[in-house]
Amino acid sequence: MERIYIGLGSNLADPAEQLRSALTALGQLPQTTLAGVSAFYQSDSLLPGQPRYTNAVAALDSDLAPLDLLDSLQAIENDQGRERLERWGPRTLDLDILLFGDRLIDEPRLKVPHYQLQERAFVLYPLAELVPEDLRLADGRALADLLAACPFVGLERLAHA
Ligand code: A4P
Ligand code: MG
Repeated sequence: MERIYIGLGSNLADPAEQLRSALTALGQLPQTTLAGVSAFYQSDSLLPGQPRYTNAVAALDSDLAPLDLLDSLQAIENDQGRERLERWGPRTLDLDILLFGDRLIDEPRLKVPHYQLQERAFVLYPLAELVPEDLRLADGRALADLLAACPFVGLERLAHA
């Protein structure tokens, strides 16, 4: 059993509802328990001209292997109507594996820790709600240092779920 953190994001078709449906689906994955959910946060898209995003982070305890979990996450994205028209395009649902136990994963389909974690307040602040204050990533970086370098700017914390 490993502790896994998933970043959820949506900017189409009622984003908060997309996140709630995704959380239900995560809780129904085989060999997996939904162990925690952050508040929901709104922020502007990193790319101009797209609707605002709603983001959250979920904690899972799972026995799934990393690539099996990735397959399951992509199936949930597809179930919720995600169309991959353009990279970084608007999406009904994006599920990213942020951390997977204390593993460093570098495969063509899967890089963990997620490669842009440190640049994204909408990932770091919800993640910080769920982890111990002294968390270190598998690559040795302290989450506290990443938070200190990534100001809480442009994020709007919504009431839980
Ligand atoms: N992949 C590699 N590592 C991982 C991982 N740790 N977790 C591969 C999940 N997938 C991983 O992802 C492309 C490929 O990345 C997958 O096939 C998988 O094998 P994708 O979700 O199909 O494509 P994408 O989402 O268009 O690309 P990417 O890089 O995931 O986009 P981002 O980085 O998620 O950016 N602004 C705000 N405020 N909030 C947002 O959530 N998101 C984006 C999208 C832009 N702006 C945003 C937000
Ligand atoms: Mg993605």
